[in-house]
Amino acid sequence: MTGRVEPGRMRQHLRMYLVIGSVNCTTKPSWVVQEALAGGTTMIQFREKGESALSGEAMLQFAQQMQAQCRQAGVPFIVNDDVELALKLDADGIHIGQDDESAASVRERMGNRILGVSVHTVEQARRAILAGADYLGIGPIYPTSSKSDAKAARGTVVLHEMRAAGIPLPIVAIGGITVERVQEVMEAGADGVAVISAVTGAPSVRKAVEDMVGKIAGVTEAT
Ligand code: 3NM
Repeated sequence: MTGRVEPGRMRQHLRMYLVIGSVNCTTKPSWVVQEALAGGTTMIQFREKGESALSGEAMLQFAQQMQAQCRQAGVPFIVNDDVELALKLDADGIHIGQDDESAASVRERMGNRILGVSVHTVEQARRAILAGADYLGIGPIYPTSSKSDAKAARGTVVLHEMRAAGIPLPIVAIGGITVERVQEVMEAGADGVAVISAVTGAPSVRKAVEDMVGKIAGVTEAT
């Protein structure tokens, strides 16, 4: 494996980041993934959580299929929380929260793979950087029903806070992000948006992604 992903490349990957598990899909998950990739998704996170989530062999097969789809599209495949699974699959990276194993320990185990860490405060962001994070996930920006234990939504003020504090790492915003909110989030300092329901629940997954990608390009090209 080559060295750590460099920040410019990381920012590109973060632009339109789909987070997805089988419970988020009303149609066949592999179809949702395929349509999302066709629409211009730049990175995918496998997040198989919730009451009716798959486990064991079924979960593994589902993850492998998603990984194969990502590989074909040339898009990084990130695993949520589960370091063992990420290593077993040889995933491109892992995303962890504050309640999971420490970021420093995960960095050690994951080598140069992509490491994303969810943070809620500037202090947590600084610690994640020291531990070797490649990007920070910040949310929920808006209220969300896709994460049962989500904290209170803080709006885009938290993104402004991170940038005002000089946090230099690529940042992806998450929580309740819709196409109408993309511009506000990007202008507040995010490098990209991480989205579940606005994509997985859209009448056309491909169009939902295309619309978001268009909005993101509008902001990044203007700056
Ligand atoms: N993490 P939707 S919010 C997975 O705040 C996740 O860290 C969050 O789903 C956080 O786009 C969230 O449907 C759910 O709101 C995002």
